[in-house]
Amino acid sequence: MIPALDIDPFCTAFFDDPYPAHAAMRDAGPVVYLPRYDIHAVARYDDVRGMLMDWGSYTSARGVGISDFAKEKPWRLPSLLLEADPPLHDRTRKLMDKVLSPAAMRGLREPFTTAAEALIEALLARGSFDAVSDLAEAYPLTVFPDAVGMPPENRRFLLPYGNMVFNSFGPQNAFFQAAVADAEPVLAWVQAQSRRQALSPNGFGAAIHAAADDGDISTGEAEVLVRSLLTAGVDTTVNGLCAAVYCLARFPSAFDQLRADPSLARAAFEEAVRLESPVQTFFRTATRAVTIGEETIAEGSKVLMFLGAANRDPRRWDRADDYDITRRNAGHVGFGTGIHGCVGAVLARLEGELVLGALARRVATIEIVGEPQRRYNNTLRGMASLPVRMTAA
Ligand code: OVV
Repeated sequence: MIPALDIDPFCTAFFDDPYPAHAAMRDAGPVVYLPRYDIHAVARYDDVRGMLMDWGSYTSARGVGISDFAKEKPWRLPSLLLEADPPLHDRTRKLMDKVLSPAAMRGLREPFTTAAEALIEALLARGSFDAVSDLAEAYPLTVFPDAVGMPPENRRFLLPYGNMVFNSFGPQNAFFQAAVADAEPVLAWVQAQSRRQALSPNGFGAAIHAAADDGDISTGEAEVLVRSLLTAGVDTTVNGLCAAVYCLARFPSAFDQLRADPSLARAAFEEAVRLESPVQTFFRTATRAVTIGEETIAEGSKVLMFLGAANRDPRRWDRADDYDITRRNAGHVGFGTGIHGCVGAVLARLEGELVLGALARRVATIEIVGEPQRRYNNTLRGMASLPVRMTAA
């Protein structure tokens, strides 16, 4: 018998404190059933990882949200990366790996460093500020669209767009409805920004379109791949940076460690991604009857993978709930793993390293000075507001 649990992973109470429910799911067995949505779920590290690795048994092409594309029309044109299986996926992924290559990252290090240092200087001059809008959103909203080659106008639309798409992976609840309420202008803008004419010749966008010239993909496919960057490239990083500041403020001894050795910046960001898991969940769909532990789930079952629960599974992690910037956390699944492992992780890690490096060198203390406000989203874990005060080193 697969244990049935009365848990709603898409409601305010769950988002406010998901950890008791994560533990209940992990402790109930390798796979559980959530009758409220007629879905299965995995929350233990080994099972989440196993599912991420087994793309043959668990398809992404029927959507990585609760909606089954075999039964319902997708909310938007499916992504050629996220919502695709091999062989289509491998063709587009190879291209994106090339666009987001180590060489491309090396070229961004200097401008991204300048931007990080300037931002932290300006925030130190203010003293008190909101770590969400003024830091976690401000930084990616500058450096990322620049790297893509977007024009300066309306870049803030990237936030509501991400909020929409990440809500769309859950049920059509009030969070989703609110996110798509004024969607039209944002959708039209994103569509327009994906076109070649909108993109400067030096950025990631142009690099994707150049692959169309080489005959690797069609122009239409290039536009959908640019859309992937615009969808997944900002909100995720915003919540990762927010998580890092939130961790450093709550674990002052970790911040002291980072200040003593700024070369820990990259590790400190990685550990925040493990602990807070900005992307909490994704679904897969079983392509056949599959056995998890001793239990079998039917073909066509939607299975929710709790990345955030796997990343705090005490079966896998010592002191799982501690923010420890020197732990060996390389196996965490905050960026997923396997063929769908985050293609933009190289960029997120660069941004995280540079912002945390600037904090390590320039800041003495980070203190939370107001009530943090959570931002509710069916997929993303993050905050709407995090009032902080920083003092200079
Ligand atoms: C990882 C992710 C999230 C949302 C959208 C996409 C990817 C996409 O490829 O469009």
